[in-house]
Amino acid sequence: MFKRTLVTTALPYANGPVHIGHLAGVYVPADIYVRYLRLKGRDVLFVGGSDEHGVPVTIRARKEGVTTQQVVDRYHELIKSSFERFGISFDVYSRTTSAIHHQFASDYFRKLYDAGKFIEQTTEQFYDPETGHFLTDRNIRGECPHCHAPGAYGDQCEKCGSTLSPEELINPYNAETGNALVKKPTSHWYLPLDQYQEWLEKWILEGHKEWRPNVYGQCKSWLDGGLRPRAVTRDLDWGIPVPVEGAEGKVLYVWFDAPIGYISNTKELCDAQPERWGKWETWWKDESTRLIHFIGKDNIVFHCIVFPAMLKADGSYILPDNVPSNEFLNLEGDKISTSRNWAVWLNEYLDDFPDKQDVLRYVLTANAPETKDNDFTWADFQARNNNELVAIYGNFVNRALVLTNKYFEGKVPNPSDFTEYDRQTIDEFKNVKAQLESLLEEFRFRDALKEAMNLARIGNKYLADTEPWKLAKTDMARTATILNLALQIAANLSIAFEPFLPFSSAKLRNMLGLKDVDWNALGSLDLLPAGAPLGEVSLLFEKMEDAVIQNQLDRLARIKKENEEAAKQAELANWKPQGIKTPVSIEDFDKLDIRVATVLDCQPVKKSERLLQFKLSDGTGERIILSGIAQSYPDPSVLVGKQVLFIANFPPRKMMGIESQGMILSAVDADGKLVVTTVSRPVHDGVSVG
Ligand code: B3M
Ligand code: ZN
Repeated sequence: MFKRTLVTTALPYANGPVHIGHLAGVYVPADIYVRYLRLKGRDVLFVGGSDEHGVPVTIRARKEGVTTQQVVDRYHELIKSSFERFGISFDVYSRTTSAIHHQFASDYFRKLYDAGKFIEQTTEQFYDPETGHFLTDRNIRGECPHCHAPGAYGDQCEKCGSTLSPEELINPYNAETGNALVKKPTSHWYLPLDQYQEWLEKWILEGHKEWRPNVYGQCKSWLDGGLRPRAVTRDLDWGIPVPVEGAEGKVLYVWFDAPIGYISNTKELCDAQPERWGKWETWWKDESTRLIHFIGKDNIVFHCIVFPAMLKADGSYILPDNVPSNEFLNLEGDKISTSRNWAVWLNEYLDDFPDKQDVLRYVLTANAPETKDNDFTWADFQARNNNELVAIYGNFVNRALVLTNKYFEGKVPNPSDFTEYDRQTIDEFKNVKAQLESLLEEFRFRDALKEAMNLARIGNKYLADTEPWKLAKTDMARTATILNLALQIAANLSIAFEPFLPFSSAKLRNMLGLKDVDWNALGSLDLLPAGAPLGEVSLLFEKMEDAVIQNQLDRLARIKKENEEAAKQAELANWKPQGIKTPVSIEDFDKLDIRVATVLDCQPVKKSERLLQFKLSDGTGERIILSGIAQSYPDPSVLVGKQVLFIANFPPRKMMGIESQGMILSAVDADGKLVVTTVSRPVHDGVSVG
């Protein structure tokens, strides 16, 4: 039997703020779980921290023109304080640039190195001859071999989502300089994952069939594909130096040091407060500790295969008992992306909604991507706030409290006999605790929240059905019973919602005059003694107005426009002329009768978005030609008086009821705009072009 639980959450890269995708995927579910365990009185330690090594932070630094240290300092502080404000209740939130971590990770590597757990291999790696740097993963870009999108990263294509290795990219180049890359030999240390294959198969495929299907499935497909040795060092100047002589210029691979951060952060906490937390080894080496990693789906292989192999290689550590991983959350139908600024950033949310942590916690849990990718929309955010938190939970609680104030001077009224309906309602609460517990133990947070909300629904319905505000005129004793029961239900809600919505639960308890949360009392309808005074009453949740939501939508619309603009610019910068068509003979060319004419008049064709009607002087008289270039000429009068080129011997063609006698020649610019060709010096109308 496990005696304690160690919960870790993926360490976010300190290269940007945390967004709703991170929250929904990792931090909110982990926090719910930990809060629940604490309420149960279990011994639990909740570890987080910033991942401050790796290429992403160095890229950000170069982009912002500051040092890498400045980048990680800034984002570590921002992420840490945002988590605090949002109520993610870490026991420790440290960073992988800490001295303790550097020492710990370095020692960890050295121990495996000394025990001969690595193999050394020299391979050809991508190298930028101009900068003199080896490049890996994120620093290499090129064409995706699967969807042929340009600019795919060396580890992943953001367009089609495939996992890649730099070798697979077509025409790889340095992501920052654009320089073409060459291969150069370099030697590195590898963890021979193939040697752990059999052990991993047994441990995961046979031993952990209870893992979520998405996690188990990904592990199975990695294992079925056959594991290969994985480099645990890199040629980089940012990271933890490889503690081996002759390894100058090499650092530990970020995915080697980051998970060790879970251990070193635990050590940091335990060393600082041994009387509270005991020895770090108890949390990591004692078989009676249950280790749980909360992560996003892109981290599954590292937490289920690579890190366990590292732990096994050392031999003195426990292994994760479960790795609850979520799928992805999209934003308004689009993939969340830090580089495209397509996200709701936690720090900005907290600035815009400083007292609405629970609204976001509620929406992200109710809509959590537990089994499939899900979408966050502001419309859903507003609807869930207004129709669920306000209209059901808030409305119920408010009625119960306000009516108690009104009829019973703010004191819990004395109940008399229960009716059949009362008893039915009370019955609904009998199994609540067991139901919530079994869902939470299985990491089914969405369903658990639904269950809690269902209690609020029952309460709301109870008051709507019994209508104490009407009964108060005739039957005060019955009114007292109803309100007593309603307040007991409200007290239950303040317990049931505590793991999910800690801010409003505390507020509700204050209003009810309840001091502590006693999880074990959940389901009891005897939580508030008759006569006990209520606290000050205010609204538990507030209606979200359209204007507030529109504000957020406007922000996203602005970002979308900026992104489209940037994409267009990038496309223009990459524009190349088309290849030359197959040769034609002079005889073929001669068949075309191209001539010069002066534009006498040019007007948009009514009811057509595309067509302009030209009246031309072609040397023999007037000629009408329709041309589909209206989008490129918002003011067609600029063409009047110009001498243009047209094909005179196309058969006439009717469009929009007008006959067009030929075709005006235009160039198609890189951005798709059409530009009418004109002559550079006046000539006679009707002369031939050839
Ligand atoms: N920083 C990747 C990520 O944020 C990485 C997680 C490390 S967990 C040890 O997706
Ligand atoms: Zn692709």
